[in-house]
Amino acid sequence: MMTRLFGAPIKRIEDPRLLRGQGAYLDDLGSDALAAAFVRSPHAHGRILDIDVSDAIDIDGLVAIYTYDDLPGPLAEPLPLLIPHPALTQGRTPHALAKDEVNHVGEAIAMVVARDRYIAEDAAERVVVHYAQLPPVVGIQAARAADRLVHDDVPGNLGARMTQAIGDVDAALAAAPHRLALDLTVERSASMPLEGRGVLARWDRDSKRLRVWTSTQTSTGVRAAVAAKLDLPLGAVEVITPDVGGGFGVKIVHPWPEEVLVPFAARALDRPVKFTEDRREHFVASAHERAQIQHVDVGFDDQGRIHGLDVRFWHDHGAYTPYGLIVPIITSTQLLGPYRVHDYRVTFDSLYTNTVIVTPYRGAGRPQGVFAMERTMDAIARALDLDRADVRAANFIQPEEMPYDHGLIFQDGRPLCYDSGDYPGTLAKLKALIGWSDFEQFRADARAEGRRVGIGLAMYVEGTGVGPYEGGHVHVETSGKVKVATGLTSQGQGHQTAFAQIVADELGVALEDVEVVTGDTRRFPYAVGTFASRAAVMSGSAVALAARVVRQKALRIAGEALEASPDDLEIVDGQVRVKGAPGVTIGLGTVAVLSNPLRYAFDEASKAATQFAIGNPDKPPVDEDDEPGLEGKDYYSPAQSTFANGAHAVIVETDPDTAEIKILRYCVVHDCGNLINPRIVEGQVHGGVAQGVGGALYERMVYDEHGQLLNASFMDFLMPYVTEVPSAIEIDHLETPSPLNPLGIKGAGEAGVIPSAAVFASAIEDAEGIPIRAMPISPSDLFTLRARADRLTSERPGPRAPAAGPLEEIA
Ligand code: MCN
Repeated sequence: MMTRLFGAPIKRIEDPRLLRGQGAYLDDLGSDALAAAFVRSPHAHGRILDIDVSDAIDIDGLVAIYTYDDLPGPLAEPLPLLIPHPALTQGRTPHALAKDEVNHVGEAIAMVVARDRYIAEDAAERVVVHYAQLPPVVGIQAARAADRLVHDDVPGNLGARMTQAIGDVDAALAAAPHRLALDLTVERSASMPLEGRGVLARWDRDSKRLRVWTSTQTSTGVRAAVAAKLDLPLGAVEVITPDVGGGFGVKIVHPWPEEVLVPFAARALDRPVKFTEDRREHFVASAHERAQIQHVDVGFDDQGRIHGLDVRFWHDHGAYTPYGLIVPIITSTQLLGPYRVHDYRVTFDSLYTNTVIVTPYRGAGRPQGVFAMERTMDAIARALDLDRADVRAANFIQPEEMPYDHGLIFQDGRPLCYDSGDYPGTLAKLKALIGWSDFEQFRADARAEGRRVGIGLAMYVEGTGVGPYEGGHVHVETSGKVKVATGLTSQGQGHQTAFAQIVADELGVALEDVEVVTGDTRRFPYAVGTFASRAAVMSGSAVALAARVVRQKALRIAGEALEASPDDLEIVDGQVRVKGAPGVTIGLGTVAVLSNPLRYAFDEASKAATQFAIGNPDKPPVDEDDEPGLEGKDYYSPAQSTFANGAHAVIVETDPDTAEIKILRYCVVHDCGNLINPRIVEGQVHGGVAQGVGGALYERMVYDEHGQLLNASFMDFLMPYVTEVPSAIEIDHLETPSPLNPLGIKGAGEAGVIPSAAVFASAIEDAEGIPIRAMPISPSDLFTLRARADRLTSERPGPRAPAAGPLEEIA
């Protein structure tokens, strides 16, 4: 019997190549290409009066300069609004090159193409743009005040206002035994993949075809955009995703201006053209996320059960809304987490500001929603002097209530209906893992040594595997090797390994014999993309279904060859054999030969190899209506998302003098249904936690009042190094299979980052006894909070009581 690969913690097969430096990232390609550089706005808000290129055009090596006026046809129209929504009545998207106004520092105004990047940058510097500067709108409060407008025709800077409600929240709040209000803030952060964006394009004049390589999360999305913007048939554009050095959401916005402009230049100049983003560009010309201000009004009873929850939040959308309302919609729905809230109302305003656009970054609105809900849970516990875990448990949706429909509409326009999950089970595992009940002893011991420690926890539910579809193609070659293609892209998630595990199991072949290709429209032309932790569910299911198609065909052909019923056959180690009679076998490669009559007729060796099995070697055993070749394709399209969940706990130590925040332990319990590869999932969780630590303790985009991003470099934007990330992230899994897909899986790619801000806030609050209402929190923030708390209370300096204090009002 072959060992089942599904569920095995196999090392990632793609890694040795990448670790040895043999990867091929975008900038490794196209050494013969011309280089593109961009003239970008230095101002946050302004009208373009004039663009003067005269000083640049004499530079030796300059090939072309394009401004908005040079863009033909559809390329001159605004870029598409990817995911429209009825509530987004004032959606705005940029032009590929600014038409007559700029709305954030970094907006592209002109594209310069030259022999090499140095010349392109020099020429770009000599392009003089005259502006009439306009006062910028920076930050949520300025956007709400609306003294100034980002877009003249958008009153109040209000892109959208959306409300969803269930039950009667006003009545529930009025009747609740206790009430509490919280005002919360989450700062801007961003994806920050180590490889920035980049695109290379080659035009083939003879065939009138364009080949584009781009560091993207959606090759098919880019192909559709390039074809539409350049007025080319879809079939004339091929998009290939090379190795990608991280995406984390930012590479999903299709198309980025550069992704249509570079192909445009390649066609116009009939020369390959390449653009590689630099780090400062990534800060000011890609996308950010997270920034929200939230107000929570909650009513609850003596056990901490929520009776009514009214949430109002303001979402900073930056200058444009190319990705629609996905992020705030996710915040507003996923906020509920594992809890049953019958009376809930949420309203958000999506606001324009003169800052970089906001599109999904790993977690996509969930970290903010979880922050709101978990801060609320802790506040209730503090107010009632209850155990924080008990308050959560009192509000859980129970396993037997699944599927649980909240009565809200989720990001995909379908009901927010949890398919499965065991939230009490998740919490129980987390408490055991971190030693929740032993912590007070630890605190007392630490306190005796003059140390200040705190423990925090946070829980979440995450909609994953969002539709509409993905497909898979599986091809058994005559060598017996299996080629698998799926259309979505990979940025480091380990798809090559995980999908190979699935197909190897389905076909009964060795892992080494399976090769997986992603993100190449030549290999699989229809796909959606990699985001929303959907690849495992969507493409994992699709390649499994495609492999089953191939398996059926292989068994049928082999059955005829072996004169046995397909039902009596099995495939082991790449050999089809009669169950219980391992002596008579036929290799899958041979079946592939048999499946292709033409190949069979021409290939004497194949004939000889199969002659023993099929009485008449001149007539291969295929059905008349069989397509030639041992290959199969299938699609997976779920009715709705599947909902993963998890819980994090952290123990921190805060320095009584310097307010330094040290992580002592970090524990994760995660339920993403059946695990394809626990090692990969744990890697995903580790990476997510690392980003979460950044978001909780370090990262913020610091804009001044002029809309200048002051920390647009890795010198100034504090991403955690390995020294700041806990060296041991302790993980335990729970597997509640999803009933929605053939493998019972749920997504895992964002889990690590979702509750991080909430769990750190919980732990720091526990250590300090001060309500934590804003993230990230730095030592100096904590220092300031302590000083404020000391002014407000008469407590002596030192650890404050974690129970409800005078800082929090109970109505
Ligand atoms: N997996 C598994 N068992 C499961 C679920 C997932 O073994 N039950 C494996 C999958 O096979 C896959 C990995 O875990 O190898 C992540 O799967 P999934 O949750 O489907 O997420 P995606 O593959 O769709 O990846 C997207 C997700 C998102 S939304 C962001 S953002 C993100 C992330 O993954 N960006 C990443 N992880 C990243 N990891 C890297 N290295 N780089 C990025 O840019």
